[in-house]
Amino acid sequence: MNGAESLVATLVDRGVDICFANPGTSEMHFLAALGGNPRMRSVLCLFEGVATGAADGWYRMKDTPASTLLHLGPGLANGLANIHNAKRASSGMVNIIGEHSASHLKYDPPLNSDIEGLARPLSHWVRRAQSSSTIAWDTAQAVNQASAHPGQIATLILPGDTSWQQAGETALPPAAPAARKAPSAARVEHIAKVLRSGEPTLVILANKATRGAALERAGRVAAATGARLGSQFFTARIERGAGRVPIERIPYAVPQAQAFLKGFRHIVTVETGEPVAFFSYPDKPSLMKAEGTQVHRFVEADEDSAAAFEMLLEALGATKTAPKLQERVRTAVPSGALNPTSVAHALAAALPEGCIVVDESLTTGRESMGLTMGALPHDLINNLGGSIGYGTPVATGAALACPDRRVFCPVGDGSAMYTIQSLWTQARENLNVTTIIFANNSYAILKAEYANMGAGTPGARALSMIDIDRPRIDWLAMAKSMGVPGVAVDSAEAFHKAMVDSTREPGPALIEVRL
Ligand SMILES: Cc1ncc(C[n+]2csc(CCOP(=O)(O)OP(=O)(O)O)c2C)c(N)n1
Ligand SMILES: [Mg+2]
Repeated sequence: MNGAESLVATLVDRGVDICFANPGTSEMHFLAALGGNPRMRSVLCLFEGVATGAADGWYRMKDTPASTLLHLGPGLANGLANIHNAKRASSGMVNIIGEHSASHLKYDPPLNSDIEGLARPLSHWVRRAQSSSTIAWDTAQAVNQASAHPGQIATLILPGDTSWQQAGETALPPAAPAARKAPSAARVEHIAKVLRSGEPTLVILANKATRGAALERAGRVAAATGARLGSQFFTARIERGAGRVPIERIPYAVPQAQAFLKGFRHIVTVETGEPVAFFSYPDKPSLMKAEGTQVHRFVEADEDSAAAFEMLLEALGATKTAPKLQERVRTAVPSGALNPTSVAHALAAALPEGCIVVDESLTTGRESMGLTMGALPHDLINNLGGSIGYGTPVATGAALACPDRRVFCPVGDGSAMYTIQSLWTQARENLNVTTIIFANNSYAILKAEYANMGAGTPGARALSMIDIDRPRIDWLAMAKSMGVPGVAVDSAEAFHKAMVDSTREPGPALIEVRL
């Protein structure tokens, strides 16, 4: 085995069996090793931001890391924005960055750059492999890092000679333990006391607490104590819809968030902190809770929410309490004009059971989350990092992680343009993704933010930096050019029908919603 083969063998041995790749000359041995290992699936992405976003989407659904292959510093730099989004969502990933051999670097060849310098701010762990005989150890260590809870960004730099020289046998570090920490008994008792007080309390759930046993147990706590369950405006993944424990979403806009939070005497945080405004505004606070509200940190980001809620239920003597579950709300198929409400109703009526929604719908989607609470059970994924262009790549990775489930990706036209190359990978891999482009030919949200910031009304020159209608993007031609069938709709009933139609055949589809 050479170093590259040793690296790939270690990845798959440790459960990392997919690589989102965009290779270059320095990664030819790695490419050969990917191709030579039948247990590794390699997926070509035509932009590194698609690769890193797809790795994020994979982790969101699997809770285990994917790998990426990126070409030296520039390849990594192209992927960084979606690494940032993944990091904010606590997704783990293993990035393999190709690099020149040490003997070549001293000549400062054109692709030479400070890879560690680029990687470090957005990685939890960075290592430059030193030799082909120790690369397996480095790789196992990278997988351990990425697999921690919460997930970590691990970046392994792979010099060319390390890749092509022979690898020897090497001992590996043990796999990271799966068990997570639980909060202390004293902390659990404190939270139980807060909840027993009967004072209005909001329990804010995040990361792995918004699904599975943790969510179900949180529902029991809420039923037993009258506390309300909330989420931040954006969450890594929520299991929601009919039959699930419902979670109220803290509004995005600061005044609405303040109004929502006003009545709570206590905020209890689970794998998150207290609500912070997305942006600072000249006349608005950064922290959105009311004066006098006490914040109690219950479960820290690296702790186990399911275990914590079990302990809390015992402390409350409520292990037998049943959670209140979301009722099914049957939404009539809407007709007529497309607006945020009719769009939301169409989604609520069309979403099939078990689908995954990767949401980047911004202005047009502002009613969607509230109005799909009673839809058939589904998973919802949001962007926690605020760097747009996350949606179509994350949908790509989620579809690979869950081939039996359809992924819906409602996305603003502006956001979609950052990483639209995802469509090509979706077509090539025949992924079950329905991309829904909200074509308002504008960065519409920025018009609202212009006013919210107190900047007044945008003039013609400011507007020309916000509207993207000159020239108009031809979404059907875009989809067709990358092998994805597309349809345009201009009514709510046609939108609903297009979504349902897209689920009838395997493979990707694009719906242009003309607003
Ligand atoms: C990487 C990055 N660049 C720029 C922005 C600023 N930004 C936020 S929203 C937005 C426009 C979004 O437009 P679109 O997706 O069409 O949404 P809508 O029209 O529905 O508001 C921009 C440019 C950002 N969040 N991230
Ligand atoms: Mg738009």
